[in-house]
Amino acid sequence: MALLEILTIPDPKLKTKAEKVTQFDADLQRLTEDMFETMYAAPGIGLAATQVDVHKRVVVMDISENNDEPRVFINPVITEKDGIQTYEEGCLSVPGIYAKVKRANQITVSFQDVQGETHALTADGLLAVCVQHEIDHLNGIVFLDHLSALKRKMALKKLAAAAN
Ligand code: QAP
Ligand code: CO
Repeated sequence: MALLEILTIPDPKLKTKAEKVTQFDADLQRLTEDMFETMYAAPGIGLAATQVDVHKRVVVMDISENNDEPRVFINPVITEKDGIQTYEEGCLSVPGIYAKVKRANQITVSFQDVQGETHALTADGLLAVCVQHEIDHLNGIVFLDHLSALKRKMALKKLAAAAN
């Protein structure tokens, strides 16, 4: 296992669109293990491969209290969306910044596991938010992109100030 370096904004590599996974091999297994180690160490509840500079459609997540519900989503696609919820989001690539984001309240996501088996999951609440947030990363989008220009500007200012 290995800890991976997490890219932070404004790194342009965070804007890369990730490619579909086609090889369900030992390298993919290793990548998910390293991503879990990195996410748990941070600590965080979700991590997309984009954030560790691997531009493949791979997400790891664990929203449980005790870090005992690891979830892997390979090639995730949202097939249904319903309603609206607002959640105060953060991101390991945007350290120290939190902002309310509006997203679908309930989603159904189709995805593959590390073996390449296809599954579907219907989720609401935090799990639904997290899936949407992480799929955004695979498309080069960070949560700040959902804010108004003014709120994004304020968040970036705060981030720049914290870096000094
Ligand atoms: C995405 O975010 C998420 O600023 C996962 O200093 C967040 O794991 C989805 C973190 C909220 C839904 C709701 C952020 C850790 C972790 C920070 C994370 C920080 C340290 C963020
Ligand atoms: Co994030």
